[in-house]
Amino acid sequence: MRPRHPPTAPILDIDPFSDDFLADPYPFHEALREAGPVVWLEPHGVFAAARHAEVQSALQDWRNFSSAAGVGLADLNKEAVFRPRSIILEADPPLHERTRPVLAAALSPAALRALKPAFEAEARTLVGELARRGRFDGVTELAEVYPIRVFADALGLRADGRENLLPYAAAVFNDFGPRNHLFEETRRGADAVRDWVVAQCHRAQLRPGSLGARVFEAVDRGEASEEEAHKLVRSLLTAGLDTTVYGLGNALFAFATHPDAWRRLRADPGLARSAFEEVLRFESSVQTFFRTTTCETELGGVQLPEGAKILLFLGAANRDPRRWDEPDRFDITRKASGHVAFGYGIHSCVGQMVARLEGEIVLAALAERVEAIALAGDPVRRLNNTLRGLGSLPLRVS
Ligand code: 8QM
Repeated sequence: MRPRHPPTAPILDIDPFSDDFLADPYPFHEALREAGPVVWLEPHGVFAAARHAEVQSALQDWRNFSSAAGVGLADLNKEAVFRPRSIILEADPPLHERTRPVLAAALSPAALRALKPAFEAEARTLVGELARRGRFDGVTELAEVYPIRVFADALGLRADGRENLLPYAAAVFNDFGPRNHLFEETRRGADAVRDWVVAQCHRAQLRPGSLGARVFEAVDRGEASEEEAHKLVRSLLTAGLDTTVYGLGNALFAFATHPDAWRRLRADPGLARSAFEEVLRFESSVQTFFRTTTCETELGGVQLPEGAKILLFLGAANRDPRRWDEPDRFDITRKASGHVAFGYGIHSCVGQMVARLEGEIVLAALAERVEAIALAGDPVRRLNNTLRGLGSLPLRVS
């Protein structure tokens, strides 16, 4: 049964998980933003916000906009989903206040500094090989390859079986949406993939000294149980791969279609980090997340009942003209900070510094090697209920 509330928000007949929407969300985003600060999406019986101000304030207000009922369409307190609940993403304080520091400690600035040399060496090797070839697929041969190598290595994962990681993530991110054809397609056969991933998250499976092993050090400090550490390593694997795969693919696509921006980056590879930030704003890998109201509350002047799901359009907030000048322009010299691609507030991405490191290093390595980057064929979108990105991106570089 779909919840029926007398909406105080404009009613829209827009399905944000339809193929049309996912293939080109931007005209829909504009319609959502223009309709009002909060709208009611009739096809799924949920509220939604697409303006930067309301998205940010809902993310900030974790007491009224809870994550504990799940950040997908399903109410985790009522429905079973594909994977066991995350104890960090799908948790509120006080549980979240205990689990978040465990991952934050494992991903400390010192831990990241230690990762940098290996991340840089791997980027140079991979970019060097691809640049010599001149033609390659930016998604299947770069964006999907690099994070699997560097992040799975950093996590301490074994080398064999890694082909399970992306199908697992695709299923999880589709699982945040409705039971549509995308969900069905990645859900098929995914139990075995999930079971493999879950089995890799035990202490004994993880290389000593790795990020994964560091999560288990919290157990030794008495800050988490062995079972919680296992679930938190699973969170790193779930959240840390597909997101950066899509982010890198979106970066390559943005530069292949904006040669002026590439020339600018070439002239100053020091712009790589802020350029990746602009990619995240311009084409946010994670497009949407839900919250659930814990009581009668208000957002943007609209009354919301208790127990209502509200869909927050991160990608639309990141192109809200109320917040950004010329939001549809890809401009690597703009100040893109303030985007909500990593969320906002207590749940803002705990791995964002790893993601930025990967993005910066890959873009800098390319900028040092490659004079021009252009499409060598038609890019193919890969639709996903949560993620925005490509399945294939034929590129020519010189
Ligand atoms: C999305 O399992 C988790 O804890 C988890 C899964 C997915 C994400 C975050 C956390 C935001 C990237």
